[in-house]
Amino acid sequence: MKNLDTITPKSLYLSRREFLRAAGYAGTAALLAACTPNTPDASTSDNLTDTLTPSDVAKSFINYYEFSLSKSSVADLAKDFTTDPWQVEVSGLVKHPQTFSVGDLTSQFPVKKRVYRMRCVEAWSMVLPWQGFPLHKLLDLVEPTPEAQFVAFESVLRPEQMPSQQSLAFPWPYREGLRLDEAMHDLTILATGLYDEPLTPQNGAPIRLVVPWKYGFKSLKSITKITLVKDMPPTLWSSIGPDEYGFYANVNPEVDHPRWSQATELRMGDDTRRPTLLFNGYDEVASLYKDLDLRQNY
Ligand SMILES: Nc1nc2c(c(=O)[nH]1)N[C@H]1C(S)=C(S)[C@@H](COP(=O)(O)O)O[C@H]1N2
Ligand SMILES: [Mo]
Repeated sequence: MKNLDTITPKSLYLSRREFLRAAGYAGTAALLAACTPNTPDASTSDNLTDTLTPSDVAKSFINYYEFSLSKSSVADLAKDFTTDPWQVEVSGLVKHPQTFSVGDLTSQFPVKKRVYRMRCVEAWSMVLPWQGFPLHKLLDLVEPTPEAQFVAFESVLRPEQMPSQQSLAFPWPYREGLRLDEAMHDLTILATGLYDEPLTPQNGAPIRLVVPWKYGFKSLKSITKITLVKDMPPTLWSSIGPDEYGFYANVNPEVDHPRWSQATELRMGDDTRRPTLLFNGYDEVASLYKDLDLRQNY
């Protein structure tokens, strides 16, 4: 297999790492990225047919910053990460706050296969066969109160097993959020498996969010907390780079990242470049945004 880091030139990783070490993350939005774009060298293709990404690509080309900024290093660094036992605390503005083990969840909510496109903000994409259940089933069980308008998510904080939580001055743990109606949409799932196997640590074991019409950084891995809140919650990427990573992060070919175009994407595995689709092609979510300026609310 070719060097998995070629998509992001090593010089960028190195300069970013050195920079972070020297200065921390404060006030450096322009230099930071969740992600760095791949070079648009392949020719544009109109072919929108979706073939599954080979599993060896999806399990080795990884963004999981708690382990490493180097995509090709994560799988090895994460291989002994402890994912059992694991608890997910669901609380905040709900009638029935509760802490679940992953088994509690998968025994109550039937896990089904969902094949989704995954579009990273870095302008590459994959097609992945998840196993999971709709998040709305869990939210219906705990019953959000009428004041609840957003859902805040937290990934795991475990610096002893996650090297970058010691070395990288990010506001850990990784946090994300959705508007309540986005969280309740049937496309939004909690995934526990991929390619008919339990999730690997690098892909977010034992349980992660998948929101297929948003850039990949919204789909946070290894969830420990889900909190129903009134106000839009802070997120890791929007606090580090507010001009580059917004709260909504809907896939949108018309709204470029400040440092690169979002018009096309490189499909991993088949190495073709294709047009990026509004909402990553999931048109059924368009009605959620009929009153929202998608350029302002990137
Ligand atoms: N906790 C956590 N979740 C995360 C990330 C991360 O660094 N930490 N990276 C995000 C990004 S940028 C992407 S593109 C997807 C990648 O998911 P995959 O590796 O399973 O394809 O995970 C997202 N979830
Ligand atoms: Mo991403």
